[in-house]
Amino acid sequence: MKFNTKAIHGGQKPDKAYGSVMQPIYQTTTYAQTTPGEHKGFGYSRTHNPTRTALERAFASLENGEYGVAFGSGMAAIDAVLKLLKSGDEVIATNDLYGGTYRLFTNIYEDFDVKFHFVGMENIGEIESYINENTKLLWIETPTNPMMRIIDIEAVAKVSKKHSLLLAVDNTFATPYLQRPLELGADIVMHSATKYLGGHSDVVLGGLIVRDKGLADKLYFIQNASGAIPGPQDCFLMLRGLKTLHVRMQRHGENAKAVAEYLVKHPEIEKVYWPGFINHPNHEIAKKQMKDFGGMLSFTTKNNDYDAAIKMVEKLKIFTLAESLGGVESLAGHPASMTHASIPKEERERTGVVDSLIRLSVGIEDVDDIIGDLDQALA
Ligand code: P1T
Repeated sequence: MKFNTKAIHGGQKPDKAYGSVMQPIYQTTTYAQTTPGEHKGFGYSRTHNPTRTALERAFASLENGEYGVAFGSGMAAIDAVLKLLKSGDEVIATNDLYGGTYRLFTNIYEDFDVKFHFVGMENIGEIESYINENTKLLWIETPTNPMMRIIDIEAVAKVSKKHSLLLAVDNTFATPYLQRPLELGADIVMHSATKYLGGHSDVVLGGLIVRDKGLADKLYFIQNASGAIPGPQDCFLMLRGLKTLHVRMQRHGENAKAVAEYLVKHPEIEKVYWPGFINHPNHEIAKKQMKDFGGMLSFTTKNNDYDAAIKMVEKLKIFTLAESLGGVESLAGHPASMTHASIPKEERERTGVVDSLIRLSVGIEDVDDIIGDLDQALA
């Protein structure tokens, strides 16, 4: 199956009970047993639930993996990956990443004696200088949140294989429509499915996808042992959202391109971060590893004024000022005070998250209305 067909059919078949075309919501905690331990493959819903299993198969299909593992949020999925580690282990992560990921790493796992190095991985050579015998995991986001930096997944995978490390890629911004990290050599793909995969801003959910059976078994063990699972209603909503992923992503990409081209010519704008510009760092790599450039972009206004940035986002009418991204509706955020406020100012400014930075999740409304809204807010 090609990707668009997989978005609709991947891992799905009519339900066995009544031939229901859509996966039913199995709203049950437990399953009848004929004799202790004898059941139809489902014993208890923390461990397995048919609606969740259908979603896990869909995740695996879309990322061209073998095994999908669903979690109650993107953070719970990242947390499960970190539980593969032991105290004393070291992780090398991109230095521009979602603030909540940074918070989990530094405020929770550092207390368990896991050490993190935050590195700008646009230059692959930099990664190797941080590798030692304790290094176990490379963690990358590409495009990064919110600076839209592009990391060469294939090149990082070569480094990780050479040193027998695990490579995990947070594929939230790109989605498997645009790039499939497992095909480029990554071991684990992670999703905040809350975003584009769900696509309608109505469900918080996370996912991991892998190809290796041993790794999958460890992650299913952690999923069950720690218990951060999504409920069947949320799995159903996610399955419904996935069916239009390809159509939504195509339009997100078209609209974001038009917005980027409008902003870059605007006299009030200092800089636009969008991987589709030929002068965007690593644009050639984006072109190589992504089908298109996605629906996210960030920009700064002249004079880098905090109050002016806040005033601008307050004036938006079509864009909603909100955390999150990837829904059909356009959202605007101010990372310094919102999504990335948990990163110390000095640290975030080093990666470009300055006071005037505004992040846009460009929705699939009429592009003239989207640009008109930005135009009135910048006036
Ligand atoms: O919100 P949750 O589903 O737990 O996912 C966390 C997460 C992980 N990785 C990336 C790249 C993310 O963007 C997120 C969540 N991000 C936002 C809420 C945001 O507005 O950036």
